[in-house]
Amino acid sequence: MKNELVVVEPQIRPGVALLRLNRPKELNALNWQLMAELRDALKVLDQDDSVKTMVLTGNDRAFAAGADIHQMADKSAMDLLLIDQFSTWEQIRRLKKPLIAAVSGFVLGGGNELVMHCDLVIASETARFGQPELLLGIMPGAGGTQRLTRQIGKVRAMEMVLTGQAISAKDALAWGLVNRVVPVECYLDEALRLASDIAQRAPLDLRLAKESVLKSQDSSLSEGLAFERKNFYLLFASN
Ligand code: DAK
Repeated sequence: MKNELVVVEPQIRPGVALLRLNRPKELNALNWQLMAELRDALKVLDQDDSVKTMVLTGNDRAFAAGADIHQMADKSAMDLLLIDQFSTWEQIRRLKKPLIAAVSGFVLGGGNELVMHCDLVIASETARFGQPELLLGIMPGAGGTQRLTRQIGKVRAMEMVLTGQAISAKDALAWGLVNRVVPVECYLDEALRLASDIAQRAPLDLRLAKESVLKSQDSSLSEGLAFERKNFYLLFASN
């Protein structure tokens, strides 16, 4: 499977698919074509029984420097409403299989928001995470005020969003944005190793456990516990 802006290796390791954002000259800026390719590729892999986990990466210089600002610059509110990028992002949010981000270099704006759509994050020491939208006179539009705040807390989210300044991988680890920080030579291998390990688990287990953890981000504790309990029972109906 080889698209133009997203390169896919469906079995880079047994049960593990790799997707690589492939607009290196533009620092992997997320234009609409790239996002559509990414959505379509993820959907195919999510439905492929031979794939258990997926790893999303960019290159050493940039995971993604944000949405494509040249493409957005002259659009009206109605243009954006009709283009409806939100449905693309929503489909990525609804993936059933674990999605692991392996990031390095610039992780900005929509790039950071895309990382927050992933379930686990391995970062290189050179990664820098930011929400610079306010420096452009716009604001985050794909979860950069909501998921970020749930993930790192109000005052840290305020600092990132209101100043637009990027933080280091070390701070991102301390603030809970990423799972692990490793030397730049190792971040992809480390993510693939983690993906291979998780790929050993039973697929229904992975699916229902992921769904249950995500439910916690969007419900009260008692609703979340009831949801967890039903998924727990459900697994006893499988092998
Ligand atoms: N969009 C388009 N092109 C970009 C880009 C971007 N975000 N970032 C970099 N590029 C392009 C540059 O234009 C340049 O292209 P050429 O001029 O060579 O043709 C090339 O990548 C290399 O960039 P630089 O020459 O600038 O490289 P430097 O190392 O000097 O600087 C930089 C790297 C990352 C500091 C700088 O490029 C920069 O500040 N880039 C913009 C970062 C930024 O502001 N990102 C946030 C964008 S706003 C939504 C979903 C998501 C979003 C909105 C809505 N919906 C679902 C509706 C998200 C919005 C955003 O992310």
